[in-house]
Amino acid sequence: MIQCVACSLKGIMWREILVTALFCLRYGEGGFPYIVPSVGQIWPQPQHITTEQTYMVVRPNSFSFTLNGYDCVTLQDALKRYTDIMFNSSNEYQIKKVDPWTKTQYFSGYLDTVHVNLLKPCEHMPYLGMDEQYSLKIDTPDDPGKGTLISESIWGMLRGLESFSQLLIPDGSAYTINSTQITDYPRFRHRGLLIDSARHYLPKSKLLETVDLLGMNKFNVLHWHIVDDQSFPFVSTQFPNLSGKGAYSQERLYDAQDIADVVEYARNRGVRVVVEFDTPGHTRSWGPGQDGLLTTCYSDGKPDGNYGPIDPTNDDNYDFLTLLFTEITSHFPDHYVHLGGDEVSFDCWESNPTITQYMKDHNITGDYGKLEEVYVSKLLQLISNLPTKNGYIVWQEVFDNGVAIANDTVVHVWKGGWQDEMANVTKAGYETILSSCWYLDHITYGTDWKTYYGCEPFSFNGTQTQNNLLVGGEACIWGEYVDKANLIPRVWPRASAVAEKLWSSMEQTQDVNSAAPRIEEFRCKLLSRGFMVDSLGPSFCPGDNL
Ligand code: CP6
Repeated sequence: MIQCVACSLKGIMWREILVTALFCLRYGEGGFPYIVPSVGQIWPQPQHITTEQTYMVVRPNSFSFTLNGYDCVTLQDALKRYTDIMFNSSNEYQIKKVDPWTKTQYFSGYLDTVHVNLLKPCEHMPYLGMDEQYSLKIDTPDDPGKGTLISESIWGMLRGLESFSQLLIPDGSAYTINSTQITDYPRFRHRGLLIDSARHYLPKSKLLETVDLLGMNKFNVLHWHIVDDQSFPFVSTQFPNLSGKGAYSQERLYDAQDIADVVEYARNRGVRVVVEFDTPGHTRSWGPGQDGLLTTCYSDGKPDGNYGPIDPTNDDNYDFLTLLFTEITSHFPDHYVHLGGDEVSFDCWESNPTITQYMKDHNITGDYGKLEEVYVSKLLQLISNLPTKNGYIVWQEVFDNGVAIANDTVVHVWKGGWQDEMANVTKAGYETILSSCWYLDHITYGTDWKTYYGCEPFSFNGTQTQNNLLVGGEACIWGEYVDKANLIPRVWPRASAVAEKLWSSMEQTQDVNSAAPRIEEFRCKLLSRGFMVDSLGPSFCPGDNL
């Protein structure tokens, strides 16, 4: 209330103050125990935005996009998709943008088209460091009454269309849009979500729904942790026994077509699919389908029926991995593949006499970190020799255990104490991705989006050169307690807090209190678009279909 009245104090008339006070009471500002959604704001916040006290009216039946620059199927699809999103939402209501007594909004005509001007030909696949900048002008002083969306890149165009769609304010059967000027681009190049389809199988429809939401949040990476100890749903034609014996069931699979569908759906939304095949640990499900792959664990001098990490002493395993990764990289076209390398338990290696002998022969007796290095360096070597020339990402342990890694390895930081870790990783000259702050599977009672929002990736000790090695971050939804039933509401809109942290500037993401009404509004928009996104706390969506 204080704030709400104060902002109007400079506004001259006593009647205004009175009406503002009533307005504040009515709409719950000033200490009321709920958050009122904002109106016509964009999430994540654009880097630069100015809004005028004028608005235009958009009528669904007379609005269409006008193509001025380059064209491609991805752009055509996006224009169709966004026309649907803009006008087919389930909201049919009127929001009072401003109180008519306290502020004046001037009607400045009908917006019947937005000129879509793509300045360069479309690129086919999204990639790390792609251009995502766009500018959007609606009824600006230099171009009154007109709407223009300009980008040098199809990826920027997709981001701009999302922003435009969020500016529309339902007003009966039409929409209003404030006169607005935006120049926008991301703060970080890598803005991802990790999903885990191994602890629970996630049906393709849920993956596509997730990709839809990634695009709306301006995320650009789906990190697909596709297999793990519990199950191996990836269908390999080279090694059909892997999924034949390692999947939860022969219905719970991802074949080449499923993967192609996800990759294509993501491509059309400017989202890269980075697949992870985590080795040498987290591979229990690989064992039944590939003899000799996993280390046999011993108790009391004989095999005890348990299996450990991939056996680094069996040379056949490297031929197997070469063929498998050749197949994997033919299905996942992104330059990067995530190779895992986390949480390698040494117990089983310690128990196995063949491993002990190997270590003796190689003068590394007792140094299991060195044994891990033998495996990882051979893996990285065979990946570099693939015809697809992939780059790779590894979990932080690979760096921590002193494994010799190539200069262009990206180190994915996931543990606590991440500030020290990032300082060390970047000091050693490696690029890095942060996840430690953003475990969406760890739920607490209350507003944990604010905790995510409070994590500043640059809050480690480093030089400018070190900061430049921070390519971005990923929110993680590990799947132990997540399947198709709760995936969407558990991830969204909590991941949206991370989305804004990674897209908007550091200065724009300092204040959780000013973010609260905006994330509520964004959550309402996602709900009206048909996604079962979770509640963030006491609030309401004006005009939703109850
Ligand atoms: N699964 C795999 C996991 C985790 C990791 N790898 C994990 C464990 C605990 C936390 C976060 C992640 N569930 N394969 C580590 C990267 Cl707190």
